[in-house]
Amino acid sequence: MKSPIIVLLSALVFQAHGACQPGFESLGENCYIILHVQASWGEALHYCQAMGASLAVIRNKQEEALIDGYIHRQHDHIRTSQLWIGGTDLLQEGIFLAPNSLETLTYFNWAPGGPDNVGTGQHCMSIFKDDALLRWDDNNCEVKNWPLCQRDQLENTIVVG
Ligand SMILES: [Ca+2]
Repeated sequence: MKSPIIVLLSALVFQAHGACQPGFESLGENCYIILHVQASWGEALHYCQAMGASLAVIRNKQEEALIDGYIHRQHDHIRTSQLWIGGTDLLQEGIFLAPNSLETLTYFNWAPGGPDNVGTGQHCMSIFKDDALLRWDDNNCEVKNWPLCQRDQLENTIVVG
């Protein structure tokens, strides 16, 4: 028979599964937050890192659908603007990598004609609502957008209130 303290600790661990830090939204396997600050892509990455997170990396249609719903629940000024996500082809044009891990990204949902790398070059990934659809764009890294940050859930962490 388990001791009461083991049962209590198990319950706390179970509760923590799927939980996120305050302010973060639990979506699928991860925790997300849109920071209410407009920043260049590099600044956005730093803001996310300051929150123990990174810019969100969207790896498949399921994750994208959850994020789409999250964006839809935001205020108009964010819902109708572009958000920075974790992807850049600064190192090699046309090859988009995740920040920090430099993992080569394979899932995209570019807006028609994208990525177009227009003007003096566009090397940072953003997402935006095109009518009701969520679309992706390569954007000028210096443009000011809202950071969409992602961090791991508090799985296997004992949270004592
Ligand atoms: Ca573009």
